[in-house]
Amino acid sequence: MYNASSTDRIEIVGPTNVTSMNEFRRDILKGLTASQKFIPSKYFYDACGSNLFEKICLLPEYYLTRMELSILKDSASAIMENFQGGDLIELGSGASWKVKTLLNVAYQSSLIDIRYIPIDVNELVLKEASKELLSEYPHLKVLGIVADFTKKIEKIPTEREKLFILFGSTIGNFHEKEAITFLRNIAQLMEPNDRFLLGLDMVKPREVLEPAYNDTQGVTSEFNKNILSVVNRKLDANFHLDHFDHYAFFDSEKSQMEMHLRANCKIAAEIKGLNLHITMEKGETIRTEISRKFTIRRAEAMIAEAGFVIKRWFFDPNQWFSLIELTRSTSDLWKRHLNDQLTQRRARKENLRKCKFANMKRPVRMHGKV
Ligand code: SAH
Ligand code: AVI
Repeated sequence: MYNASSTDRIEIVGPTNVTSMNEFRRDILKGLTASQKFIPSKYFYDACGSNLFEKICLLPEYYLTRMELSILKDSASAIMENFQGGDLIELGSGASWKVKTLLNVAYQSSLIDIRYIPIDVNELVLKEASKELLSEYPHLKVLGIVADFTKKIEKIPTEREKLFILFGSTIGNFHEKEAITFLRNIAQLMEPNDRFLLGLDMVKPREVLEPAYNDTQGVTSEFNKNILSVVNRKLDANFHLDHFDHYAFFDSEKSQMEMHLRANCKIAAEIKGLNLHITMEKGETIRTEISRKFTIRRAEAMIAEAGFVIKRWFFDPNQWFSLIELTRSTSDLWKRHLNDQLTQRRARKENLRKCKFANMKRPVRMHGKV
């Protein structure tokens, strides 16, 4: 049925909608001129950042990867039981380690027709991971999509049965509202029989959480600081990485880990690409990531609001991590919500069109020194 040649089994599309220089400039300008400075965490993942993240996954303190893999090993057969062939669509696939647990059981019983569709902003990592999978699974087809999963992705095929996957508790890196919008967008791509496998890191004692983001080898610190190298390189900026300390803590009220870069001296930096001068007091921070930790109730609320129904939960024995199997809600309420959204989107587009037409001479915003 398949051609054994790996080149015939792989297609990579994109980059499609990944961040343009203009968008990067806008994000950094907004983040570094806010009262609590921040840099969006998707900018961690250049070649060096992705490499460091893979090292993080192997750290003894970073329990998340180990826990999720152990749950997957225990539940893979149940998850793949009725999958008769179709598309496995992994969002933020990175090195594609975890999906192997599913592929292993799927190919154990029969040679079903599976296409793996990894989606990631990092083209290099996606290509490397895809090639490795092709050589490990001679019957697998891969359609890699280099794209930003927070935006509309045109290329996701819709005709076959789909199992969407978001591992790693990556959903925790979104703020609450962003997470719901993101999940709703996925729900809109799903048919009633499609499923979504969502990995969630659960709330646990600070004594476990904080070391996971403050490892003794300093890999997370390097990962955190690397985001400034990305800004330096892309915007011709001169941040000294040594002038910042890695700072990660658990905010129990918000139930989230936060990672910051804390100035260890007075900072004066030039960002030539933005024509921007930044000053920071000693002790001031740039927030680089939130990593939300879930209770069962909090997760249930998010999932219901996003238009999903929980089919099954899978946990490790300590309930440190969980995998949830979801299907799209088919209630009329949900359909009404989708329709409302569509109507609102159309109205916004129409408004924008009218504005553009009426406002051709809208003044251009100038960015001066801050
Ligand atoms: N799923 C893997 C990797 C998690 S790290 C695991 O569980 O171990 C997060 C991954 O998401 C990285 O590979 C990063 O490049 C990707 N990523 C982050 N933001 C993204 C975005 N907006 N769009 C697409 N990929 C993104
Ligand atoms: C990708 N994401 C789920 C990781 C997390 O735990 O929030 C990123 C990370 N940050 C520090 N260590 C790992």
